[in-house]
Amino acid sequence: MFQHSKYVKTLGLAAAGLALSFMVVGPVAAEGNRPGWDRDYNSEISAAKAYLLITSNKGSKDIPAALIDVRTLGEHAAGHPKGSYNVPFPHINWASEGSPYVGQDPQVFYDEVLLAVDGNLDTPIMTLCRSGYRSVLAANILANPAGNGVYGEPFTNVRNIWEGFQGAHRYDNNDIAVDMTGDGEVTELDKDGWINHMELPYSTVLTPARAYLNDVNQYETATPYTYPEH
Ligand SMILES: [Ca+2]
Repeated sequence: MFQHSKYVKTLGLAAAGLALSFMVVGPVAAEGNRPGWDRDYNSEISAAKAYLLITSNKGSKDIPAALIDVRTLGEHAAGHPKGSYNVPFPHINWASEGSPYVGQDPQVFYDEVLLAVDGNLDTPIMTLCRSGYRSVLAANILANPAGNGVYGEPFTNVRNIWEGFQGAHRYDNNDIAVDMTGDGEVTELDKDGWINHMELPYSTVLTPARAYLNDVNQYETATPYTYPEH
């Protein structure tokens, strides 16, 4: 674990979360996505690894990775990885008729992501949703558009952040949710996602240029979540 101490010195929480992910949930991370669905994309990636990747790409001559947050506008507004793009998939209309949410379909999703990365199909793509279900479908569309009824060339480097932003509880052999934080109770903070057990940084600052349709006014709807403080 010599690398562990090195990373902790330089990258703190992110590296600690990465190490924990290998110890606690290694087999799941190695075998596939949360729902166990077939994938057309390259591989899974942990939230901690994704954070390290987008952070280390700053100033690099390589193609910067693009983190695509496929959750709804409201979810994104409540908290998201800094620098991520918000391209919702699929459109989930939680509001009533007349909702300001804009409809979304696989073709629009693909086109929006392609636009976000200036048409560079070799951009390292990482998809993120709440707990790792929607992001699997989104990643498949990008990696295999023709196989998913979408017109366009496939992205060549697509990974799915399998835990998701909030994540889900881990369960022991008796199907009891695991107290990941060891504080004697099972709460949201024991979920394995980006914001919870991983404790990775997030932002509520909106970047219109990285928002779906570049229209920040869409975020005026009430947000459905309040994320726990760390
Ligand atoms: Ca706990």
